[in-house]
Amino acid sequence: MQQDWNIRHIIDNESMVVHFHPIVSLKERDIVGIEALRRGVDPSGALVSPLELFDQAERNELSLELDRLCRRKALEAFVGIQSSRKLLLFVNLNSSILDAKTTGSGHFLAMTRAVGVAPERVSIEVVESRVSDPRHLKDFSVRYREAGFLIVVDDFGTEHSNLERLIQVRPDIIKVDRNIISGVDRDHYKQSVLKSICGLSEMIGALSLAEGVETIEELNVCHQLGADLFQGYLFAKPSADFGALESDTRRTIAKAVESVDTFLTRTLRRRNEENKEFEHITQSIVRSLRGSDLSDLAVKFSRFTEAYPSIECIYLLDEKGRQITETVCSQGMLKKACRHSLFQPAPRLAAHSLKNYYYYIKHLNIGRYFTDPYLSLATGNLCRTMAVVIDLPARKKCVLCIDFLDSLGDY
Ligand SMILES: [Ca+2]
Repeated sequence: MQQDWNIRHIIDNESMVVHFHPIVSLKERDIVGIEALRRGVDPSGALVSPLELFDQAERNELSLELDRLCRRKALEAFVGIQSSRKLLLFVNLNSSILDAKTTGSGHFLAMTRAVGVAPERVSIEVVESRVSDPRHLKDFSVRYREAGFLIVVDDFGTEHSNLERLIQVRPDIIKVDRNIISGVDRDHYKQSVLKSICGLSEMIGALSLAEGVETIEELNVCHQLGADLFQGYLFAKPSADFGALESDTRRTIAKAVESVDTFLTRTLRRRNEENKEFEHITQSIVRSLRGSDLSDLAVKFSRFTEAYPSIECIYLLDEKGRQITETVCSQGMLKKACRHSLFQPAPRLAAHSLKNYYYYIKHLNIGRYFTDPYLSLATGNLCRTMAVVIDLPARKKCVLCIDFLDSLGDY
């Protein structure tokens, strides 16, 4: 199809509208920022997507010019709504234009002041993976942070995201890419990645922001796994009408807070019930092992795996952390483990001395330890290991390990 607009014309006539997309804090129960999204307007008045705009600009070597125009338009639109609210403006910087010349120009700082916006109210979104030379990104981040701006790493976790560049940028906010957020409530791997990024953000003093939240289920899980801020169609679609956007978003926030609260309470209750059940099973197993010979254990362990479907496997360690029985597995676990010759249950004499369940018991001198959920190498199931010190007639201070199937995952 013939394109009926040209990029030079759009830039010269500043044929562009800014749409805002709210960024929400559930703790504050409010909109804390708005991302400015740019849309071109063609001669017929139809909107042109940023992807098409930037693609055309690149072909015509107008990327820098277009990017600067977009940022100025964003600032100008923000002036009208910033008033007394503590809103932050999030603007996108086309990271591929960062080179020695643009990094040192101070152009955006001058533009921000000229438009009448305080740098402290502006967050600059950079996509670290698209920068040609990481040194320019580092210089840019240092310079603009010193001037008062917040630095945001956009789309983190996609393309060639890189932890080293994250260290160089030292962002104030990390936006977790929408691909990780989409369907996060149904995917344990995504949950683990999100949890790690949120943990990492916390450790480096940055806020984590979940992008592209579209369902209440995704929001519940993102919140539970530690995301600080949220953005996505669940709250609002981008719009040029900030007044309407604000009231719609506030209504959604109120409902979202209620849902997150219910989800949290329900999860805590289920976790508590599951802990009690695992505790109860463990106590009953420990009681029935009293006075047992080592040679009886294999038969007894098999009985336990049959009697309690939540048990994946059982094994016993000596006081040095060496496994002294075979790993006795449930039938379901054996079926799964057979598929991978690489991942087999630990054999007799395997060393567990560096495993956290043994390590904590030994060095903290405690009687039991219950691990967080982890993915079992043997079956790909989520498990938790309950390790408990028991005395048998022939051996004192053994550590009985029971791997329970976990139904709740990381939250
Ligand atoms: Ca962005």
